[in-house]
Amino acid sequence: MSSRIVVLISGSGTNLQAIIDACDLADYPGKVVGVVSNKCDAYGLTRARNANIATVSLSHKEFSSRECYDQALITKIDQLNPDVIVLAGFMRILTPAFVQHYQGKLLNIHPSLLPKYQGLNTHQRAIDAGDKEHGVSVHFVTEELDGGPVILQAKVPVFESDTSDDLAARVHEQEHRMYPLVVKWFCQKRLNMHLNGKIEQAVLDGSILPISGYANEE
Ligand code: NHR
Ligand code: GAR
Repeated sequence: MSSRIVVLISGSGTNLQAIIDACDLADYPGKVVGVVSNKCDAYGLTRARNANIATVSLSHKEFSSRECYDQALITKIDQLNPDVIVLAGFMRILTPAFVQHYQGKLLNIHPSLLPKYQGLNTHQRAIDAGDKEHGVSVHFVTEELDGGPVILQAKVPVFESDTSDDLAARVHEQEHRMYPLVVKWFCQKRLNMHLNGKIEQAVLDGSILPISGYANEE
């Protein structure tokens, strides 16, 4: 049975495209059944329409609070009957109620080597700090912003001449390779989030993943 994937976006949707393309491959265990954007002009919505995928555009500006917005989001997403919700450049912080509703089913890709550089503007912050390496993390979403357990990280070098855009482009190449892979693991039911007391852990093939994700024991 193919898993039902819902992707949340705010922008250009190149990660969405990578997942759509992966789903077209024979034997991929999921399909994108809906794309939800908080920005009605996000280019990712066009990508979804081009692939005949249902779209929902729900502007946060029309709601009086984050709680109301997230409740409306839940209603729209539940109509799509998702098995997994994939944040791909979605730029709104989600409320605890939203996160609890989809506990263990929410994935995010964040452009830094978490726990470094949570939040926004990560590429410039890595350059400003003089970091020699930077990268990207796929993690489960929990109530703590960019604080959920890491599943997979990829590193890229930072060169002296790099602008934020150069670095973002290098990170994007890695994102487009790793996100379809992690989503595949989840759809295959090889990956889940496990609660150990109050601590969330990512589990792949029955093994708790190390703090920096798969194959990244330090
Ligand atoms: N929500 C929860 N509860 N937990 C996470 O880990 C989340 C999340 C929502 C989004 C993506 C995240 C990222 O990968 C993400 C992870 C937006 C902001 C932000 O500050 C921060 C982190 C992320 C996404 N957003 C502003 C806000 O007020 C709006 C900024 C804008 O519109 O440009 O929501 O980096
Ligand atoms: C990606 O680089 C993703 O890591 C980042 O936004 C980009 C979205 O690109 N996510 C965040 O910064 C979340 N706050 P895309 O729309 O082309 O997939």
